[in-house]
Amino acid sequence: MKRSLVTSFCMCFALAGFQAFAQDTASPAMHQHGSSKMKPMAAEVVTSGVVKGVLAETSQLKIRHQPIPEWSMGAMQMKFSLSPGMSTEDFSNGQQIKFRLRQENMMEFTILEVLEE
Ligand SMILES: [Cu+2]
Repeated sequence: MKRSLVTSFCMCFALAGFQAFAQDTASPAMHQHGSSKMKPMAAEVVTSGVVKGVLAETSQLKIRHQPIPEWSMGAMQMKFSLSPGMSTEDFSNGQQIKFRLRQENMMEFTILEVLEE
């Protein structure tokens, strides 16, 4: 179980992390209004998934998410951080959510808001 998680985590970055890294070093600004000459990977996407773990200590959720074509990411389970206004207390295992997600950098993804439960 643990091993398969690590594997899917790695694949995720192999596919998606790369471009994000280039983008981050080129433009640290939060907003992107087409000033970048490179075609940037979408910084935010909407996806859905099922909560597989609630990590109160680190304010993270483990979620089995649907494919994210914008990031060339297949369906997989991974950890997401919650944005500062959100609480892990509002989530429970098995919960199905649709949410807006932002890639902070290669290694970090943050849930910005829940759109549907
Ligand atoms: Cu993923």
